[in-house]
Amino acid sequence: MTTWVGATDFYGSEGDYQWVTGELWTWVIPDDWADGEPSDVMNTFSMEDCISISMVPKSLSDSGKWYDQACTTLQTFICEYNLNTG
Ligand SMILES: [Ca+2]
Ligand SMILES: [Ca+2]
Repeated sequence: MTTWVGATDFYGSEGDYQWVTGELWTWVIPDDWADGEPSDVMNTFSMEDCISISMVPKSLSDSGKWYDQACTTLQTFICEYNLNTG
């Protein structure tokens, strides 16, 4: 199972990732990527421009690591909610 984390390079240059919330992108740790990722492979409808995290990775060492995938892929997603508002 993979889950969207809310980051994309769809709007900028390849590899220029940003959070879909508009928050400042500060996550630049290469070890967060699974082996061979980001691969930006061309799929049926688009390039791989959205980031997911895999719970069933290709290998154990890639558990919890990031993958770029086509943004049109249907899968679960993570929501962020501020508990301190109201
Ligand atoms: Ca990309
Ligand atoms: Ca990929």
